[in-house]
Amino acid sequence: MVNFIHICLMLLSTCGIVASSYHSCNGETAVNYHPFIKLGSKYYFINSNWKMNWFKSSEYCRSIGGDLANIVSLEEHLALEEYILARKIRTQLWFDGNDLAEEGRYMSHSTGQPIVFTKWLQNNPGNSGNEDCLEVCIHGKTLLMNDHHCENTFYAICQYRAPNKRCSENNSLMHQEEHCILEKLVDVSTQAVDIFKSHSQPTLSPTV
Ligand SMILES: [Ca+2]
Ligand SMILES: [Ca+2]
Repeated sequence: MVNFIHICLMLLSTCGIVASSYHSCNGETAVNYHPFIKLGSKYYFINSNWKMNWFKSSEYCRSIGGDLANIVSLEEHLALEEYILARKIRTQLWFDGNDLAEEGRYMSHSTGQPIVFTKWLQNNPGNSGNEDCLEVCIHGKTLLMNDHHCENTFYAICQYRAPNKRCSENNSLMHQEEHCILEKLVDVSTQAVDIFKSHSQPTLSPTV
């Protein structure tokens, strides 16, 4: 009987955690995107107080939960362009991408994949004096890409990094994806049933 009560309490406790996790994970407002702001379908942040070289920019973006910005479509490009024009930023901004590993092959540092969308400044990438890192800048009224020397210091455009879709090994159900919460609930329920079964087996009398 004590075991049965223990199992019930365990299940009730799990359900309680699940309810609270759903509450905190369902609404977009529950997620803290600060300091990133939504532009189109993604979240970006430009720290216009601190110029850094490309490597430091990449580190900085990661330290705040993002990566250097990596756009994959014209829609994303236009959303960023509109924002940078509105903020009247007319200087270069570091972007995700370099051809350090292989000249002329621009790879995303955040995805490990080739850069998908490009809109190069005329005659670029030119690799003039060994330019290997990707920056963007407004030219006229258009946001264009350029290869530049990685050691130059510019502002960084950071992009919020979406949470990993894989389930965390952490036992806490807070901030987990819904499918992970369900998965853990099934695990706990199965364990509870196993415990119940093992304790309800009739005791066998020793044979003589
Ligand atoms: Ca280059
Ligand atoms: Ca260039």
